[in-house]
Order: sequence, then structure tokens, then C-alpha cells
Amino acid sequence: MRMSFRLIFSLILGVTLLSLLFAVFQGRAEKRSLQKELESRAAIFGDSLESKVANLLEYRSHRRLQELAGEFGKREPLMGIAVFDKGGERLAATPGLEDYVSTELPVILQSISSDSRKAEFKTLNEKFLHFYVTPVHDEAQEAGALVIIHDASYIKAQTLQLWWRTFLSTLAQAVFIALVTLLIIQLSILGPIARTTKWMKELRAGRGAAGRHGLDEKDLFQPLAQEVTHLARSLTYARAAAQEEARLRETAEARWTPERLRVHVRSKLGDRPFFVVSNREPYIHSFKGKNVEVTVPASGLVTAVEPILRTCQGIWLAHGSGDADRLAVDENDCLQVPPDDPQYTLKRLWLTKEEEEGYYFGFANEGLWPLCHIAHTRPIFRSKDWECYQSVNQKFADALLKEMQGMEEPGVLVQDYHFALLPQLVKERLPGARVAIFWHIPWPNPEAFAICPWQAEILKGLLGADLVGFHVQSHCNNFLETVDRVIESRVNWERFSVERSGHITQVRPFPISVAYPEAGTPERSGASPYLDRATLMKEHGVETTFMGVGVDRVDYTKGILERFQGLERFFEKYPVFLGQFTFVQIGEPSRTHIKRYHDLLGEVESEAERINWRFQTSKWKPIVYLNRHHSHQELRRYYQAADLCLVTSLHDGMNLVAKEYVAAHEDNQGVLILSRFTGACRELRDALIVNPYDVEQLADAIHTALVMDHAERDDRMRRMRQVVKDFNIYRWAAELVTQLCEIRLDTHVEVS
Ligand code: ADQ
Repeated sequence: MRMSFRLIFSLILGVTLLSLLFAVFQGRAEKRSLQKELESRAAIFGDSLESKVANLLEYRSHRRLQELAGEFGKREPLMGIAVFDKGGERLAATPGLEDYVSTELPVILQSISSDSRKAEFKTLNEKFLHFYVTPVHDEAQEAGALVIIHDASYIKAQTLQLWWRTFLSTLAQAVFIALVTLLIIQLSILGPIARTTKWMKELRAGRGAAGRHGLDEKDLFQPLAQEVTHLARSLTYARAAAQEEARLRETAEARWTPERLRVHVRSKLGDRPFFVVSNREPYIHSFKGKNVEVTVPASGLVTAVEPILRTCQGIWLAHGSGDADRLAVDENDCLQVPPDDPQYTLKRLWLTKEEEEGYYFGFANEGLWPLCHIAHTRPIFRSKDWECYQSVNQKFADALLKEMQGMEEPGVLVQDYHFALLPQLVKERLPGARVAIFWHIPWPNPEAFAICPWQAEILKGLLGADLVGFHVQSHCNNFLETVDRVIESRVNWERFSVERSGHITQVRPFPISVAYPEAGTPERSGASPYLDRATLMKEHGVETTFMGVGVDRVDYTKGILERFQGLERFFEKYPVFLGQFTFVQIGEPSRTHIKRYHDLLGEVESEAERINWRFQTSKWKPIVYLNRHHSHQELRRYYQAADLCLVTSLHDGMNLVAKEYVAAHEDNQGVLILSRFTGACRELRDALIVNPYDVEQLADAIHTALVMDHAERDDRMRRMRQVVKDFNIYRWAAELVTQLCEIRLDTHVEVS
């Protein structure tokens, strides 16, 4: 409050001083203009009288002169006139003026002696007067002088009045400005500060929510609001992490948390630098209208890998794919991330359209993706795509090696099938690097893999790594069998490793998972899923009792069409559920540049429409199809509200949707229907396991899920939640890093 009074006082003082200064100038200008006006009036008047006075002087008619002077009394502001002869003797004067005009006035004598017009303002007998003296000439060119006297006190009065007016208006303005300022300060500064202070107190006491700081984020406080939000989030997060750690210690639970991962990674890596390479970047800058927006792609990878990189301030190399990505990087194409709390470096690599076409869409997604997924879509292998794939792998390897220059034993974690050749390219030039590659998709049997024309090159590339990770043991086995058949090497089936040219590659399963509980969300939301379901379905104009959900990228491996067939059969077989059960399919369009994916989008849409057309009523329909990306918060609402979740992949490395659904079901009341061809089905044994090609089985599983009694649902979900809880994403990252760090690089030949 003292500060605002100081501010107001300074403001009033400043405004008043400025206005007074302005008033001084204005007063002076006004005075000068009134004086000038009076001077010219006197001059005109003098000119008009001059000849008349000259005549009377010439004829020495003093009486007539006195009569003339008498005529000009009391014509305000004119006080009168006086006439002097050339000797300076007063000949006539308007009555009453005698006291003011005498030759003692220097101006009169100066005018007569210099024979020129003179004027002056003078205060006489407390009167402010103006004297105008003009010489009067007769025939002989010397006669006397005419003096015109004006009362100039009105100039002073008017100037004073102007001063007063200015002073009063200044005062009024200053008071008004002060009041408005006070109001603005109160509303825009003191109010928000008071609210924020209250919120901070609550936050300190552990009661406030991170975003409710009371500052307007579009206004004056925008930068502060952002910082305060980050600070509050960090505080809330740190407090939750500390509480969770304490709770885990108390219950002697060995659950993995981001904090535990951080400590673990620090102890394993020590001062060793760490690098991650992936095709997809963790932060994408893109234009939204004229603004640039940062998004985190929906994937568990960022959640898992970030704590590692944060711990060792590592570098993440990825393809810069956002249309505003170039605006955010420095001259080395790097930026510090996360944007709101920078802790590690993201280095972006740029690919040409042709490179992206050949390496990403071509070889990786039209070749390797269908090759590794047994989903009856034929892989396409083009030499041009293969060349692109090789050159892009080389490009990433060069960039990585440049960053690792001079380092002795850096750790490198390569992600996925986009970079099969990278491990070898790196190890050839920097044998001291510890390189792991994690293959997120399945590895098929050797017969299936054999159709790839460059299978040997791909295997050699992968075997450059010290560690190759898959989701499940059967993918490891398939990989080792493929290696055994295709290239000259020694496969050790006891240790699950391959020795080739004196280098050993370990092959291990690391089942990926989700964060549990989800990062930034309270473990229990407390909201009733049934209420939320009604609201959710109302948003889509549907009234229903039961609800199911499916969440996928629209990909032919996910079995979306098979799922729809199962749903159709379910309604045929169990018509009592018509009008009672609705299935929400959330399908994010993916890789739509590829014809197969583009066509699939249309097929999924028309199949949903066909089934809806067959069964729907005015207030109900069997399928709600939402073909866009949803945030994790949005997905969570659907997961929590759904009685069942359908995961019907024809082949899937792991499938994170199954685990996300389980992690979201805090009430233990959802049922997971899970394809037997997913990696997840090895862990989530309490799901209803189905063959997605078996339409009858699918329909029956939906029915079983909907009629399952409360206790059984509870039992199954509880056990699945325990699995996801114990084997969460942090554990995945910890095990990968541990394994990589424990490999002995100097052991070139294994002792069997
Ligand atoms: P994906 O084939 O992409 O991953 P999945 O494991 O199901 O498949 O992960 C998909 C992720 O995207 C999930 O986190 C899901 O929430 C999200 N997602 C899907 N549809 C979405 C939508 N419409 N809106 C928003 N988010 C959506 C590959 C392999 C998998 C393996 C993972 C991780 O194919 O087998 O499990 O990598 O290793």
C-alpha cells in the first residue's frame, strides 16, 4: 500500500509540475500577445490623431488642444492623451492625467530628442500603464509630441485569471489521473498479486492447484504467470515424488519412479555422456496460425527417456519434422528442452523430401514395418528406398559421431527400426561407445524375414550394437534364429548373445510400459466414471448404458476392421444390447502418405458407417468413430469411462493402449479384451485373451466382459494393475541402462 501511495504522490507531483510549467509558458505568451495588441492599438490611434494635433500646434491653439485632450477621457482602457511642445513643456492633457504625464518620464524626452516613436509599460502610482509617444511635425518639421496613455492593468488581471484557470484544471487532472491509476493498480496489479500470494500460501501448505495462480496469462503478468506455473508444477511434482518415495519406503515397495530412475541412472552412468537417437523428436514446433506451438507426440518414449537425459544433460538426436522447427534452434541446430525447464539438448537433423520419402515412408514403413508384422500386408522393397535408408542412417551416424568427438565411453540408445544400420556405423568409428538399440516392433521368424533383399546388411547393422532389446523373449528368439541362419556368427543360446568378428551383442527382452501413475495426474481422480460416461456420450449425441473404447493409430496391424466385425457379430448374437452398448473408436490418422494407410482410413470410416446404418436408432448408435489425435488427458476420460477396452492387433510389439487402459482404471472395474498377438498379452494375463481373426470369439468376449460380475472384474483388474505398477516405464528405462552399462566392452570373445 505504501508503494502505491508513493507512486500516486510522484504521479501527482509530476503531472502538477509539468502542467505548471506549461501554464507559465502559456501565461507569458498570453501577456505578450495582449501587450502587442495594446501597442498596435495605441499606434493606430496615434496615427489617426497626429495630423489634427499638428494643425493645432501650428496655430498654437492651446485651448483647442485642451478640448481635444478632454474628449478622450474615460474610454477604457484608454486613459487619455497629452501634448507636449518641442521643448518638453506639457501643452494639454486629459483631465486627471496630470499626475502621470510629465517630462520626467524619460520616454517622452527620448521621443522628442530622437524624433522617433517610443512606447513603454510602466507602473506609476500603483497603476500599470502603457505610454505611446509619437513626435508631431508641423511645416517646419518641429512641433512637439503626442502621448497616448492606456491603462494596462487588465493585461495583468487577464494573465492572472489564466494562471488560476490552468492551476485549477491541472489540479483536477492530477486528482483524476491519480484516482484512475489507483483503480488500475488495484484491479490489475494489487488484486492479482493478492490472489497469487493467497494461492502461494495454499500451495506451500500443499492445498493449491498448480495452474490457479490468479494472474492473467494474456496480460502484463504473462511471463511471470508462466514462470510461476512452472515453479508450482515443479514444487507439486517434487512434493508428490517425495511423498511417493516415502510411502514406498514405508510399505517397502520397490516401485520405480522418475526420481528413483534418476538416482539409478546417475549411479550407473557416472559422468558418462548419454545420447538418444530416434526418428520422432520429443518436442515439435509447429505453426498454429501465426503463433508457434510446441507439442509432445503421444508416446511413452519421452516419459521413459527424459529422466535419463535430464540426469546426465545428454543429447537427443532426431529428425526435425515440425514446420516451425528451424525457428527454434541455434546455429548448431540445437535447442534446450523441455522448453519450460531446459535440462538436456535436442539436436535436430533435417531431411529432404526425397530422403523422408525413401527412408521413412518407403523402406521403414512400406518395407520393414509390414516385414516385421505378420498382418498379411505385403512389404514393398525398392532399391531407391534402401539407398535413402542407408544414406539417412549414415547422416545420423555422422552427426552423432561429431557430437561424441573426443569422448571415451559415451552411452548411446538408438530407437527402433528406422536406424537398423546405425549401431554398426557408430561402433566402427568409435568402438569405445556403448551402443544399445531398442526394436519397438516384433521380430518375425527367419522364414518371414528372409524375403528382405538386404536382410544380411540389416542384421550386421544391428549386431554392431552391444545390446539389442525387444519387448518379449519370443522376438529375441526369432532374432537370434534369423542371425543364426543368415550370417556367419556364433549364437550363444545360454547367454542370448551373438559373437561376430570378435564383437559380442547381447539380445534381451525389455517389456516397455507406461508411467504408473501417469505423470502429473493424481493417482485417484475421485470422479465417478458413470457420471462422466453420460456426459461423454452426450457430447456425441448418444444415450447408452454400457460403453467400450478402442484407441489406435489407424494402422492395418491394429485390427480395427476385425474389431468392427466382432462388434457387428456381437449385436447380431446378443440383440438385447442394441441401444445399450456403444463402442467409441478413437483412431488417429497415421502415415497417410502411404496408399495402404490412406485406403484404410476410408475403409474404417465406411465400415463404421455401414454398421451404424444397420443398427442405429434416433438416440443411439453402436459405433462412435473419432478420427483425430487426442491428448493423454482426453484419452484418460474415455479409458476411465469405458466398461471395456478392445485391443485387437493382428501383431504388435507390445501395445501401450492396453497398459494405459489398465493404468487409468483406478476403480478396478474395466475389462480388457486383448489380442493374443500383442506383446502385452504375455504380461496382462487377466485380460480376456482373443484371436482377432476369430469373429465369434470376439463377439463372445465382448458379451463376457459386459456381463462379468463385479468381483471378477475387480480381481482381474487389480492383478493387471499390479503388473503395470511393478513393471512401469521407469523400470524399463532403468533395466536398459543397467544392462548397457554392465556390458564389458573389452570381452571380445565369450568364455562358454
Ligand atoms: P504403436 O504402434 O504406435 O507403437 P502403441 O503401443 O499402441 O502402438 O502406442 C500408441 C500410442 O499412441 C499410445 O500411447 C496411445 O495412447 C497413442 N495413441 C494412439 N491413438 C491415439 C489417438 N487417436 N490420439 C492420441 N494418442 C493416440 C510401437 C509399437 C508397439 C509398441 C510401441 C512402444 O508398434 O507395439 O508398444 O511402439 O514400444
